[in-house]
Amino acid sequence: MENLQDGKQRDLSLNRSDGTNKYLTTDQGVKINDDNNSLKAGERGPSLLEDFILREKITHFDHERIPERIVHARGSGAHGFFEVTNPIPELTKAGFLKEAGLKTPVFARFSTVAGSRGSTDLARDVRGFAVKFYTQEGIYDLVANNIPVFFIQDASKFPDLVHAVKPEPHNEIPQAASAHDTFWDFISLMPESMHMIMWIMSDRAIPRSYRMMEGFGVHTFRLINEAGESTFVKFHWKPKLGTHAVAWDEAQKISGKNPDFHRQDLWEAIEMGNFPEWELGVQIIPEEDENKYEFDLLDPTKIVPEELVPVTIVGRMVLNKNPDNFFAETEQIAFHPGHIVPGIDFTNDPLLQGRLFSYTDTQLSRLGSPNFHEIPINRSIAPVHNNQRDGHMRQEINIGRVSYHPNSLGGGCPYQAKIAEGGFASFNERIDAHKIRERSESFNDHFGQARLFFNSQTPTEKSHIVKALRFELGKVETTAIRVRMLGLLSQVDMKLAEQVAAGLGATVPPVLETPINHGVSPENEMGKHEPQTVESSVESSDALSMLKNPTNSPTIASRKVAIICSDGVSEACVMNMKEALLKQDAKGFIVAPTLGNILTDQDGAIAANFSFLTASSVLFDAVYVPDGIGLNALIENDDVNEYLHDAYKHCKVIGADGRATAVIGAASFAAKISADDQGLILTNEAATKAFTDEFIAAMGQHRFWEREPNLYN
Ligand code: HDD
Repeated sequence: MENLQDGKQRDLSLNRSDGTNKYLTTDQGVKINDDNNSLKAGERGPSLLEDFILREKITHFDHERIPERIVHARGSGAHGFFEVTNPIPELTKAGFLKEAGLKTPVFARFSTVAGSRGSTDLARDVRGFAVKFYTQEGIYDLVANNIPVFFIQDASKFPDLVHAVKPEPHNEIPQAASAHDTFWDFISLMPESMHMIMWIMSDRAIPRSYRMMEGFGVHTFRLINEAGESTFVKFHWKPKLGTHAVAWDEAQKISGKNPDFHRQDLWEAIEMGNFPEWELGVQIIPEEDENKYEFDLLDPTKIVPEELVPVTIVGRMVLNKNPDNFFAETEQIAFHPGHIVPGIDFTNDPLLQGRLFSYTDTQLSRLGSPNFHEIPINRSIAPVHNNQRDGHMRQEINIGRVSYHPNSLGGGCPYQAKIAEGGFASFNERIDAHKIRERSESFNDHFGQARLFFNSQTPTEKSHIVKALRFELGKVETTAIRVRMLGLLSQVDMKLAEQVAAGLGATVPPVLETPINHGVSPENEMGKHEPQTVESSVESSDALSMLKNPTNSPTIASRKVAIICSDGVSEACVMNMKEALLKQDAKGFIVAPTLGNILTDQDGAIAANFSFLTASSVLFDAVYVPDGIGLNALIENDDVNEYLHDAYKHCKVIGADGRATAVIGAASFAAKISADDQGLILTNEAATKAFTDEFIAAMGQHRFWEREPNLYN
């Protein structure tokens, strides 16, 4: 049972079984005497059909897999709670947002989008950020992403988008990657995706950790108060650890060294008590401001800049418990943006409207039954009573003869709730319109906010976008697709297009061809739906840049340091660093030529956590080479050189003290070291506090990107 302040609890023991001190049985409860041998006709004879134990075991095994999610198949989740810090009862009657200190149980699942269930965590991709709130008024799902806009404006293009990004159908290549022809073919014909493309080519698409990502509800939603009044709202999750990314080269190497990098990071952080935490914020837009901006609030390819509407923090989410069983919880959880509670409502965003159909539909094929709400992880803590009946794998045993409403035989039960009693009533929006299949002209700006995003980035971030585009388009085989993309990029920023073109050995086309079929009907192709650039009223927004992000804090909590050791290492140095890191809730790991014990300069022994073979510098946030005797063993070791080379290339903090500075002096990058490089902490003294202080302060900066050549200059 999870203990929550408000009394309502989520029963985590529901349907649990740990098998400890129990007999092995069949699914029918019959004790099994021999689980190692099938029933045979004679010692060397054929197996017998009669063997119900074997048949049951194999049959169950044969059906263990369910279809993976069509998108967001790869993910990891955890339990936790949401706590209201600044209630907003004047804006919403949603109970879970109304009272300071109220805690609501949650389960959050983070995911990539394109890859299969077993694909790498470090793909360049949007990350899903879905949170299920088990509120006292029913389930509320905030099914969000770590990027605040989306590729397309209308749900009818979603299957096309997903077909284009998934592995190509003829050869099922490439896995979990957008760097291929079909994706860029589609994008080059869909100018509306340009804002999203800027985000996905930025380092947002390669987070350091799920715990270091922002989350965004993307669509404009509505909050509804007791009086039935509506306010527009955008949801934001702000991570306590700040928003951080890895380098693209690093991401690719992590994918080989540890494809479970994000999954393991989330799991270990929770096991170690470093509970991930986010603040939930809202941008509040009064109903009368609906048409005030140069963009349409219903267009999911647009943000509301924080300069125009600041984010008001309403609560915090803490994830404090790992699932007990991945399949039962993380795999079977079923999110749906249509799971809302009184006090929250939809807008007419045509992407959201399509989503409202898609999610239940997909659960039917994935989980196989309309009873998916009865799976323990999906159950509401608010009581469920209705006349829905039967279906595959029904758990509930409904008592009585009445399964319809209205009824008299059941005393009219279950009965409808008045709005004052918490009954859900949709916002009473007036709609008076023609039935049309068209895109609103207010959705025509495809480049204005893409430009705002790009202009808001630091030189390093712009350089990373250039590099990402060179990589992605460089993997495209069809020249015409590359050229079309350069044309679209030139509408965002000419220098960006030119720098990408330089990497592709191409030139930017002089005129932008309006792509054929760019998401509109043939009648409208060259007419009122020409892609446009509407200049943003905000020139630059710090909140859009990871490096300028005002919410980033210089903490190193839960960060990992590789301490490179060999026999003769200074015990004092290792202890000094480990203790200093622990005080900051970070951790040092001994990485040595082999597993087992390393002899110290004091004839003591330190156990290695990893050998050079079982870990890699890309799996750590910083590298430290401590003083010691016999350091030539490290200087001559190719693995050590690779550790240092990668750490330098990925702009990480590298520290060495005492005689170990010679190891850095012998590294491949030694000649390039600049005196201004604040990420290289080298000192001739050993085991000093000043050294660890400087090392830790540098780690708080995350990375020293100035080391890289800038591609946008
Ligand atoms: Fe979606 C899963 C987020 C557009 C259809 N979506 C899914 C998940 C997240 C999102 C986080 C994974 C949930 C989990 O962890 O189980 N999706 C988004 C966001 C979107 C978006 C933020 C745009 C703003 N999605 C979108 C559209 C459609 C879908 C336009 C279809 C019309 N999404 C689905 C789906 C999935 C899904 C096919 C696959 C698995 C699932 O629902 O449960 O129904």
